[in-house]
Amino acid sequence: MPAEGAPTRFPAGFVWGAATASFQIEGATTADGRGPSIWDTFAATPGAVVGGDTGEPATEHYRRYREDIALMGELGLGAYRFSVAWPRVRPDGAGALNPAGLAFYDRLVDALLEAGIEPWPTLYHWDLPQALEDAGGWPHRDTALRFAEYAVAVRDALGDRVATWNTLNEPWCSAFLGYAQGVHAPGRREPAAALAAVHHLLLGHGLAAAEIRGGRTADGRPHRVGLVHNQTVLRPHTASPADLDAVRRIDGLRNRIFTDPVLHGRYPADVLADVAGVSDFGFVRDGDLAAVSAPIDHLGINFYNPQWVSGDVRGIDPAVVEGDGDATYVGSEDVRFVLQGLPRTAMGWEVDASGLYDVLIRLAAEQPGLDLYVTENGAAYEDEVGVDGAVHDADRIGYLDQHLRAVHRAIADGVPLRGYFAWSLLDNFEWALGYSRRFGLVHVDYATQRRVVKDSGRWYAGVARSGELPAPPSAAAADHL
Ligand code: PNW
Repeated sequence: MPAEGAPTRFPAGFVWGAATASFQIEGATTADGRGPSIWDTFAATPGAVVGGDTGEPATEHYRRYREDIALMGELGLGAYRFSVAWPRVRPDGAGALNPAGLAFYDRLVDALLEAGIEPWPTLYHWDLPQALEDAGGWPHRDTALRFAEYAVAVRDALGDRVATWNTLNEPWCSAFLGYAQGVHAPGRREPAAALAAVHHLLLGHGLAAAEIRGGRTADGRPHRVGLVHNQTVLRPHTASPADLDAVRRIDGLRNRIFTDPVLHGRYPADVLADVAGVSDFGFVRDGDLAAVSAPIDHLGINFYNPQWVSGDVRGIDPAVVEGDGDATYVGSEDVRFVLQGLPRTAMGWEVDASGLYDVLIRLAAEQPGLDLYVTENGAAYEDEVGVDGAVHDADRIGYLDQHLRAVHRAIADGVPLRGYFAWSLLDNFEWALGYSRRFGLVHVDYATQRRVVKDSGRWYAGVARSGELPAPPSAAAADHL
């Protein structure tokens, strides 16, 4: 046990970063030959995004990336996780490459390296070229093949300088929020298509990973590749058999349907049985699961909140029950999510950092030796720039402090957790919620594009620079938790 009041030190070499995604920050959606993506189309659909917000102007990062890299320097970041916009690189997803689009990422990578910040690209953070959706989208096998081609193009352009790669961000969101619940692009509500999307996303990952792995940077560092899941922990609302079975089913559709194929080359039998009435998984061809389970070097985990589930909500106050009419969990649409009365963020997500500890311990046990990273973690709160020109977001500091303590405890218990990326560098386009939710360490005034480092950004800079959490956490932060 560290002495009372002693700082919490992280291991030498621990990676401190922050994350963003192309559509959420870049703006410039028609610049330099970029083609339309499914998020451009979805955001233009009346009623799809809060306030009618679109990918313009976002944070104008496409033009302001140098200013943003200077901010990353202020925040003490060692690494920056960003995503590459497929429709900039190959505007219609299948035809000619667009050198002007690739050149943006070329400039970005050079500027990051000049600033001493390691670039961590993710190849797919949800901005599918619209032309590929028109041809069927992720439920269609060809999309996986096109993804692998696009991955090769980006590898060829950046692989001389970029060592660490991620293929997909949160395929659960792409497949189930996009094709089953329809709250994300492309806004389809087709349960069978969502399951086909799961498989073709994973196939795209495996094919791309095999293309990237084995290469080296110009200075001889091996390319390392992984993917990013929003694995979470599901907990039973009560110990009833119905609630325990709800945990099994939702864990299957949220976590195991992704990790079993990637880590073990098979779909979980109980999940296949649960969804048998919707799909027979006839889209899985010989050799696919070998491709999906291509070796990876790390797994990224995006963690925000644990969830409590129930298979039978009779007798529970309806005010704390969520998920009614929600088509996300294909074949288990009857399961409900039950609020536990914990503090919540502006997303309505309950704060409980022990969920992150549990996720990390489970993955480390499931795949011993696989490097893990927290590739996103953070919180939306109702920030305001005060009269003093600062953003005093003690609640966000409290959230980050609590989760970093959970990460530290997992490392102390033997989890090979090698780094942590805060979500997000900047306030940005929060998908279906538009600009109404702020996750940044840096505040953005969208009208003027003025950036202000929040108190949480200064706090995080101190952690990243020193490699340790200050002790004890501030009373103000503790108050909020
Ligand atoms: C993740 N859900 O999205 C994404 O990787 C980010 O782009 C996003 O801004 C961040 O988390 C915060 O939302 C999610 O409904 C979106 O459970 C929705 C859900 C989960 C993650």
